[in-house]
Amino acid sequence: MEHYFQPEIECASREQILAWQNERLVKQVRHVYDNVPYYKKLMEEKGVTPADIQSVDDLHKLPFLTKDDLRDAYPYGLVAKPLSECVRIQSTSGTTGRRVVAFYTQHDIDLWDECCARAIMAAGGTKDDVVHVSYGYGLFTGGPGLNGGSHKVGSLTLPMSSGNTDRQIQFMCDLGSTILCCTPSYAAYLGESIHERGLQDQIKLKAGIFGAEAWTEEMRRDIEKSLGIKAYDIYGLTEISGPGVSFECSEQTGMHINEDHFIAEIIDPTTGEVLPEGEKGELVFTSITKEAFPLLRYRTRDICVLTREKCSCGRTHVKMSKPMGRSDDMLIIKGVNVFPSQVETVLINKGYAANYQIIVDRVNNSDVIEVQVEMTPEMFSDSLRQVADREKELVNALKAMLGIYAKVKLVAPKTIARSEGKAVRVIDNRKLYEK
Ligand code: DLL
Repeated sequence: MEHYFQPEIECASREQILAWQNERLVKQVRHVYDNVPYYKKLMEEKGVTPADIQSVDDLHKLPFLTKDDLRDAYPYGLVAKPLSECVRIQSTSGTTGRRVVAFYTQHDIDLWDECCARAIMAAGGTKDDVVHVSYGYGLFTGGPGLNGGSHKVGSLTLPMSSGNTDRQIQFMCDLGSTILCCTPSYAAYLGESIHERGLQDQIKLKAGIFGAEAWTEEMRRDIEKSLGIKAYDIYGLTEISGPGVSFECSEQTGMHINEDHFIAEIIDPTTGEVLPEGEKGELVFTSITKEAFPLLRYRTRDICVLTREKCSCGRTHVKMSKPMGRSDDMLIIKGVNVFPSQVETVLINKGYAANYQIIVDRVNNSDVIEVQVEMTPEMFSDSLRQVADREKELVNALKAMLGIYAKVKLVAPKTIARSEGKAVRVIDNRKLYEK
């Protein structure tokens, strides 16, 4: 049976959703124009006034916001409420450039928690569940978001945060955790560690809510098998609130975007033109209910497809596909676009676990790519000849998927660092030469 946190909203008619969006957008544009001089200037430069925005149909008239704007306006330039009314700051996990900081009023936190509660209930969560949150707590939005959602559902919440895998597993066994929330790479690592300790029979997990990084369908199947659960995707970004901007339902064919709070558009990343439904492009969000940090037409850099096809779960909100990578994560190797997810698909289909790293370099002015992947413990006893054959097999499979030659290096089990948060899949040494 499908569970909903707010059925009247999650299953509202399309007309109702549009009516909410129209009304909230008009109000939000006025709020931003009056309170954020930075955005008012952008609107003036484009010759738009709040009066020009009467409904969602007028959205395209507004200027885009990008991460560069957030950096320019750092730290307080996009805050739309007096700081005395803001109660929280969260920040991105980004390691390069200036951090992005986002602000919340109590109202913003309540709505964010509700979005995460919808995700937990869509994964089958109820007040009888023990929700084990292994996303990082602190500036990262993962821990606080799922924690807040779990409270709203009324589940027993275990605020584990990330790290200390032994303690995670012990608590999971002792306290009977039923829903695990963490990054997919950490879920895979937890699965591996549970099997190593022979504790799989003591685990009561039934579902997992995994997001914050790209993961493939192949990886989903691996995690589901290893932990004996159903694995649900969850998406979000700090700038727009955090996890719960969209979430998967029982159908597992994309994530419902909480359209009563966020209007989604897909644009051509090069021209900025809005694309029709069903076309692949960059996802753009307008937050229509946030008070403290209301971004209008924020370019996420995430590439995906939207669909309004009827969903068997009963929810009516638009669905986004799994992001196919970020436009800024995409590697261009010898002029060919390569997404780490393509490499992952090949590796898992060939029987490897998702323990890999992609190393890109420039040798004699030419790009080279090497994929390092761990052998499984069974393969580790192979002869050198067998290892060479396996490497060759992967080179061919990668060539078929990517269209270019990638060197493959099989490494011993456990030699690639495990991640407790977002996994580092790509090391691009070419960046070193660009400075
Ligand atoms: O990662 C928020 C989050 C926490 C989402 C926990 C889900 C679960 P940021 O650190 O600001 O926020 O990173 C946002 O991560 O633009 C995507 O590129 C990527 N991302 C987030 N969720 C997914 C997902 C959090 N389910 C950036 N699949 C986004 C693929 C994802 N990529």
